[in-house]
Amino acid sequence: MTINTKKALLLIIDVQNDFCPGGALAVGEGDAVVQPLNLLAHAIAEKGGRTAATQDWHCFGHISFASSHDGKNPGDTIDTDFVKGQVLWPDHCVQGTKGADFHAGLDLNPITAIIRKGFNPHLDSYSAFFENDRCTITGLEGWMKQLGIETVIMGGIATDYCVFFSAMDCRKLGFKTIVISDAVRGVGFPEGSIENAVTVMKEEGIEFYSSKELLDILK
Ligand code: VGL
Ligand code: ZN
Repeated sequence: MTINTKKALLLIIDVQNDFCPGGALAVGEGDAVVQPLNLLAHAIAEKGGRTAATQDWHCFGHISFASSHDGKNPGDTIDTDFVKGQVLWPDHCVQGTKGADFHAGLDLNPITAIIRKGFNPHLDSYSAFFENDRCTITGLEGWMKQLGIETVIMGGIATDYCVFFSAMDCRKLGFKTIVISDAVRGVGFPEGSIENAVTVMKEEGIEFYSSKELLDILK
């Protein structure tokens, strides 16, 4: 495989304190994605490619929080005006809190755009491209098209939610989409969701490479 690095984007999904050990919605080994992502961000910048990051960015009382609905618990689902089967989560990534900050080890210097998502109190957003109503855009696609991006290399948290929806949309929008196998970690709820997400992504033509393989290819 070859990658034209000038037309490549490293897309870092939700590497935030609340998704890392000790956080409100901690994902096992969430912080393990930091080092490979930093290495790739520098390798890509060196060759004139781009890095962008997403940040889950909810207000207090967000519709995706179980605490916003009487009698509901994290893991329950609800139907909203916009989304059938919205999963409810513990309060997480509240705007301006430490939990919403990027992990302190993530090097922000090579990141040239940050897309904040899930800011609408009434609508959640897993994907970096479309909110959970599946039609409201974040604007990332237009930014990428203006820059002539062809290939997206993606990593971050969570494999079975925000990485999954971002990678699936990315592929559907026509970009070559690569997931960094050692730079993603998942929630694993419901049981089997990580394995299921990986299977579906592969079926859709999303490719998986390790950070080491990608660093060799980008050299
Ligand atoms: C995420 C659940 C709720 C994620 C965000 O980043 O995958 N998951 N909000
Ligand atoms: Zn969220």
